[in-house]
Amino acid sequence: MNQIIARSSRLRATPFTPRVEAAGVKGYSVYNRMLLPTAFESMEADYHHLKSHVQVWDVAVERQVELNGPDATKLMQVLTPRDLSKMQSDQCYYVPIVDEKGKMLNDPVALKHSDTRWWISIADSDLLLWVKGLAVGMELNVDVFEPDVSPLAVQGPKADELMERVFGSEVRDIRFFRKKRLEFANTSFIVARSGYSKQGGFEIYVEGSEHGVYIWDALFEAGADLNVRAGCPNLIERVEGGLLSYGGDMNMSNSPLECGLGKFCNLTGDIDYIGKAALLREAEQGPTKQIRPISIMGEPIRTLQSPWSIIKGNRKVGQITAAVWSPDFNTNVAIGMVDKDHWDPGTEFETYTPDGRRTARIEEKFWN
Ligand code: THG
Repeated sequence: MNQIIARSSRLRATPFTPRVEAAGVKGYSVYNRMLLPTAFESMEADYHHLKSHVQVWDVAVERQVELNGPDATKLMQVLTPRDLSKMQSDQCYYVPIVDEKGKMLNDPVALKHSDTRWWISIADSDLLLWVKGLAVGMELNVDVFEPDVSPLAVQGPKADELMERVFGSEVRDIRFFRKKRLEFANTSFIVARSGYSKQGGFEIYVEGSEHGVYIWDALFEAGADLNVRAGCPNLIERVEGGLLSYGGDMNMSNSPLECGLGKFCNLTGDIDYIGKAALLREAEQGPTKQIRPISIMGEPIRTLQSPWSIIKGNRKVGQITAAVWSPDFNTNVAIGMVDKDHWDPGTEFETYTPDGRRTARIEEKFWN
């Protein structure tokens, strides 16, 4: 028998799945118990297209956790080390979420709607339960739930042109990590300049599943001459750009300082949040390991499955958490977590990939 995993409430389709299938999706991953496309033509073909044209991505897996009620802002600030006191109601912030030990539970994008209403656009972990637990335990006056909201990303160098054709010239005025409510065909959509690529673009937060295929079709009709295609977060492009993936590059055992997210943490003691004492303690000494850009010499790596150990002498001094051949930079690009004594740019070491032993080097910066 052909073994096929069943689609149900345990493995959810998205409002865009009919169009994703019609576009010829080649594979899926599972993220927040929902389907996430992984390739259309091929990872490399999708990569070149993303960097030259414009793509529409079904990123409904970026589920929203809504905080709604008088204590919404109080709860949001308890949840993250990032200082939210200056945040305006048209802003989005990339926010680490940490536990009481200062370890990463998620790395979502927070959207502020008002002092009483927030969305947390989550990465792949069950954040809703943590947030609900806190709201109940702290006896806060706030509702916590997953609304019927599905993000659709429009990414690539022609994203501004395509979005202008659908939503009007106002989209061009949206600044990075800002959002605006825009009309299209008697429905309004929150549009933000954000997205999981370094190619520029937008995310449309589609409220109401029934609008999904409708906005998808509008983008494809408007963008035919722009060579618009269905796409998805691309491993090559995101490793080049140093965009982290929760569960892969970091997990519940890592602190935001180890993840290079210290710039998103208030470490001066001004504001209170869960995990503050642990983070302040760690910041005093500095983290003992940290995420680094790494290049791996030799032929294109064929096995994408990681992690792989980083070995110096006879000791494990870190691990590669993502690695892939980059056609544009003509080297294998990688993300790794490396011990302090070995993390300086230029440091070389060995790594044991499934394709054999390779020499690798810490780079100065990611490839963008
Ligand atoms: N968009 C939205 N929700 C998301 C993601 C997204 N939820 C899941 C996942 N992605 C969360 N992780 C990230 C990781 C990186 C970024 C956004 C979400 C990101 N980082 C930029 C960078 O590193 O260059 C900008 C960070 C900043 O300067 O604020 O965009 O993609 N809705």
